[in-house]
Amino acid sequence: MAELKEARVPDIGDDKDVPVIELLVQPGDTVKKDQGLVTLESDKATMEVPAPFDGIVRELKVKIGDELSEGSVVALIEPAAAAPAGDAKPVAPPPQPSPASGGGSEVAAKAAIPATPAPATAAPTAAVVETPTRSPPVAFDADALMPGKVPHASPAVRLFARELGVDLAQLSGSARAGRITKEDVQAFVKAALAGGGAPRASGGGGGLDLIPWPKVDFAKFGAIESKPLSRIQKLSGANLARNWAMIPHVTQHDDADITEMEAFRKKGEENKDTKVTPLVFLIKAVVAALKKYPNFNASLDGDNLVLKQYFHIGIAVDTPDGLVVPVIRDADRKGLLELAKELGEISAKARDKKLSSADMQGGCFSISSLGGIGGTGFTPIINAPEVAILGVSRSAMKPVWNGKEFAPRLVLPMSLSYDHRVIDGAAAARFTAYLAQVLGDLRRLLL
Ligand code: CAO
Repeated sequence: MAELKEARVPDIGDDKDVPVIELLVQPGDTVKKDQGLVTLESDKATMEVPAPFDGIVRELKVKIGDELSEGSVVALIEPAAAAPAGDAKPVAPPPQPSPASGGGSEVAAKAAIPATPAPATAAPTAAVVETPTRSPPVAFDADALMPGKVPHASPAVRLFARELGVDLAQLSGSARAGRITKEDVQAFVKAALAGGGAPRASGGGGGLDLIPWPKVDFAKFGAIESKPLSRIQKLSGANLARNWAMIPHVTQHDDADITEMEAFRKKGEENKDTKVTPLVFLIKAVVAALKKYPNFNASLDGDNLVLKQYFHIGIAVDTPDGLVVPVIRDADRKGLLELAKELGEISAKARDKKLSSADMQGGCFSISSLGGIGGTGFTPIINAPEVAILGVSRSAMKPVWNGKEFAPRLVLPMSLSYDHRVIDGAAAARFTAYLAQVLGDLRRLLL
């Protein structure tokens, strides 16, 4: 065997005692220059320490958990020119062990593809002890190396994604500043599995293979003013984008005859201090429909559907800073006036920016009412992990055929978006038809 050379950790700036989180090769593996030997994880980024030349790894000097600094020996490598032919063992992609050596079988030959370095990983060349020149210092922070091109995620999340074969560039992060969390990766994989195929960066048609967002110099075409998005807009934007991309939405439209309901509501209004809008009746009707169709009061959790036995209803509230969805808890145990009072309180709290995160948690089903503004129908976006949302537009007087003649009736347009992985079209049609029935029949509504 020829003389072995040491591969060492090169200049890594100020970082010291950086733990090894992944072994990318094993003794006997053939490696190419710049192929990763081990992965280090600092609190800023992950980095693969690549082989400084072609050769065969004869000994790994580190194990997972070892803490390395500049100059630490990573492996002993026999340079390629010195390595005897046929003594090489192909490298299997981590984390699986490589196939048995010397096989020369088709399987082994296929596995001999060099491990691809993670796209977000900065990869300095490992120093060789005999080499007089040192590798140049490298920035450890992948974001700094490739601004705007590197998905925003911690090293641990990057590793997790790599192990699952997830391309982080396909995800939008739900945490602050669009940072991708472990949960985002899990949700992405779950959605891909539920959709029947693993996501692929390109060519497979399974993932979101999107072209980059258009970059336009708007000022070239006229005067402009640039305003930063509010915190709420950024947060809700990330959630809406994820929900729209990951949930197969279908929207079922239906009308409810609320002539009697409105007459009753207006009559009651004369004597009450609390304002009771049509939305309060809708909350009651939704609770009745959720009781009859429990799959709408559910959430997907992997291969399970979690059915809830409580009735917490989220209400989309429009505020000057953006959309928020506070939750009215135990709506099934509250009367019309109590619901009206609480609706007034949460709307005011939302507009005064006083909602806590607890006020917005635990919802089972959401209602988005644009009825006070206008419109005849729209497609509300489901508030994950809920499986449906009811959109309500403005009621209008319409001529409705009653079997003998056209009668003037107050008609409320409803738009129910549902997660087609959980709810079938027929169930959605039944749900909205039942809602219309409840809203059209005062006795049922007031029960
Ligand atoms: N048809 C006709 N009139 C309606 C109506 C409907 N479906 N719903 C409400 N109205 C009337 C109310 O009766 C009230 O009339 P008066 O002023 O004459 O009493 C008026 O419209 C204003 O109602 P409101 O909007 O103040 O009250 P609300 O209970 O209907 O809604 C709230 C409260 C907080 C949900 C609402 O103010 C809001 O923010 N809506 C926007 C939600 C949103 O942005 N959704 C889109 C999200 S993107 O998917």
